[in-house]
Amino acid sequence: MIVKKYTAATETDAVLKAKEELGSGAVVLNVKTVKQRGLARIFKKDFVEITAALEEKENQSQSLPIENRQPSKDVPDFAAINALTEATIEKKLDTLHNLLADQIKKNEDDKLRAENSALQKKNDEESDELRENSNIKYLRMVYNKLIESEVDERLANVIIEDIDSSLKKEANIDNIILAVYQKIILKLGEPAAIDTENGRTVVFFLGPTGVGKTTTIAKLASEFKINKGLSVAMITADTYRIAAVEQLNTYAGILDVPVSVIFTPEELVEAIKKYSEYDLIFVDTAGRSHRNTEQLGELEEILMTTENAGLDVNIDKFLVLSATTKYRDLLNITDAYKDIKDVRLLFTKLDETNAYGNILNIRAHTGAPLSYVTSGQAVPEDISVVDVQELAKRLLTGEVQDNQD
Ligand SMILES: Nc1nc2c(ncn2[C@@H]2O[C@H](COP(=O)(O)OP(=O)(O)O)[C@@H](O)[C@H]2O)c(=O)[nH]1
Ligand SMILES: [Mg+2]
Repeated sequence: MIVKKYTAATETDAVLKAKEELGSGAVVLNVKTVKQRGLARIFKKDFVEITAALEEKENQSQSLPIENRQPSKDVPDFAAINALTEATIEKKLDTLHNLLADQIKKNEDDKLRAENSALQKKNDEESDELRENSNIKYLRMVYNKLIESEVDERLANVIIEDIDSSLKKEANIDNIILAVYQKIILKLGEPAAIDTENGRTVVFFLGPTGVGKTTTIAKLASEFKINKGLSVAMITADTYRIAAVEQLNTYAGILDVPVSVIFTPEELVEAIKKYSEYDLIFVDTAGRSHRNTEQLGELEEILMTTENAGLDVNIDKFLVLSATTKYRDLLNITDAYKDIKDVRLLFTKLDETNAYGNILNIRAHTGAPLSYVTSGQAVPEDISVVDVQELAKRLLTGEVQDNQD
């Protein structure tokens, strides 16, 4: 793994720098705004410092510019990890560290003390063994945290085994936590939000009934129209229930955006053409039962017809899933949608659960990028792009931590 720091005037510029050097697979581990203090404030502007990482896979390192290639290592670069500890991440992970340390103290107290005193008397070789033993304890602790967050056992095992096999003898709780934290961030990957820079975009919202597709459209429409000043139109293919059309109409009325109701794939293409002046077109679809292959077939037809209509638009597809759905059901749902290519995952109802493991599980299962998360019924505020650093901490602590600047 390559871990490096980049500074620039804005976060976007710093991320660009990182991607230029490390390639598009680079993932941001941490973002920090550095404020100038004292006299420096007069002469220098505040800047943003990001820490970015790249997992060195064979195919990834091939795509790197030659001058930036680094020798691949089997073990994580603990020097880099330690440097991070001293810098920003240590601060961010303080709570996590204390939490785990406390728990270790409470749970393992007696056993550890007994082992400690027995081993203290023995020679160096054996104290190495003690360290290895405590590494295993720390790893088990971290593993338990992941399981508490409902990370799939197999996935938690892979993460822990990876770390275990690359740990040096002198590893301590700090670099174990950091190694797991970084591994999780790399597994979560960079979220893919709606990108309006590349021209007009039609955005489809797919997924089961009741997960929050229509509400999410209203939130995003508001964000793009009111905060970003773009022109937005809506189309609904959800004609199974009158209430569903009315619901979208209500939001469209409040936001003052046009809506079309369509019944066939051809009508959808016509509606997209009709809105050729609009920057963004949100398409609401009926919640298809993943057990009903006929309904899913209709949905695929709608998408195929749109994609093959020669429209000059980008097409984004969000598979909307509720964070409260059971893991096994989520697996069935995502498997039912697996023929639909290039979907991104959008998780709703994060406010209704404490265990976010399914987000990591489904991301790993599908390989599809994450995008937005929603955490409440309020339109427009309860939506944001996934904060992977926050999510990784949450998976390790089970606690919401305050964002700092
Ligand atoms: N708690 C919570 N409820 C949500 C969230 N998003 C949507 N909902 C609610 O879930 C219900 C179904 O939402 P709707 O948008 O109609 O789902 P759709 O059938 O997928 O279009 C509504 O009561 C929404 O207010 C969320 O992030 N958190
Ligand atoms: Mg709906």
